[in-house]
Amino acid sequence: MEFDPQRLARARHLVVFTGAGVSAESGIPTFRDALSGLWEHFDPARLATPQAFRDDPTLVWGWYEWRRLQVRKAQPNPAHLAIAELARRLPRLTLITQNVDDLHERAGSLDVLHLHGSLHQPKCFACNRPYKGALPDVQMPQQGARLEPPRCGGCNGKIRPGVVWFGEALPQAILKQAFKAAGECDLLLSIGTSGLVQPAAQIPQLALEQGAAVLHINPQPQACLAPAEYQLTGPAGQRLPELLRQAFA
Ligand code: BV8
Ligand code: ZN
Repeated sequence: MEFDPQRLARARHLVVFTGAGVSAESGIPTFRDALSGLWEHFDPARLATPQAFRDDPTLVWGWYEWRRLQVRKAQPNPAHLAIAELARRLPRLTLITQNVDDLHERAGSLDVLHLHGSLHQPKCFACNRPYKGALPDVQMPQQGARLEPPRCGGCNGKIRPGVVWFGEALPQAILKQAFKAAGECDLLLSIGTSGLVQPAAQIPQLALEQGAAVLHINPQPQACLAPAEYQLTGPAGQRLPELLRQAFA
């Protein structure tokens, strides 16, 4: 069944839930192919873990610094910009992202709920103090270069990326806000996510269960099982601006 763009134009409280696919057209590899090149022999779920950092801090810190500098070079794409525009056009919008980049913020979105933390909030692996030092903004020598993490000013522990690794709890207050928004919205856009990672993947389900409609935007077909579940197939950078033109023409 086709999604009626008027449902977007009339949304009372819209939730936008994004994954790595929304940053793909900005040139940021999605999580599963983030490990191309030197990283191809690492399983992301193994590299993005506290154990990997304990075992090999320079490898893990190098990977995250490479990703952070990739993001610095990238620009928000039309999907990020369309989401920021939606917040200006609708009575209420809650933006929940699994991404650790700052492209939503750089596109003008406010109050972004980062379920999995951010590349821009490094902290101490030992004492959890936020790291106040400056990080280099030069280009990494090459993808996969090992890099010595900086040290904590308070306890001299190793600095780690401020992301949520596999096996780590999500920030509880942010998760609670995200679940609350999913529980009270009337429409949820799920953009660029494979829906594999828990507990984030519950967000669209929570919306469906309470009677909201869910629209997936993804080049890959999603299992749209519920009657109120729809799909716009294709890259978000094209499909989302098109949808806004139809909704607010
Ligand atoms: C926790 C930060 C407990 C780091 C990330 C077995 C079953 C179920 C669950 C588990 C299980 N075994 C273990 C678990 C739990 C585990 C989990 O879910 N594992 C998965 C792999 C099965 N979850 C956890 O460990 C979580 N913590 O459970 O803690 C706990 C509780 C209390 C106390 C202590 C512990 C923590 C999960 C968070 C992990 N951190 N990110 C980093 O980024 O390095 S997850 C990371 O992967 C991303 O943040 C993101 O969430 C996920 C990747 O997913 P996507 O964003 O969807 O990206 P992906 O590449 O998969 O897909 C891209 C999509 O875009 C595709 O669909 C593609 O078609 C589409 N696309 C491509 N181009 C475009 C596009 N779409 C639109 N436009 C385009 N142009
Ligand atoms: Zn410390």
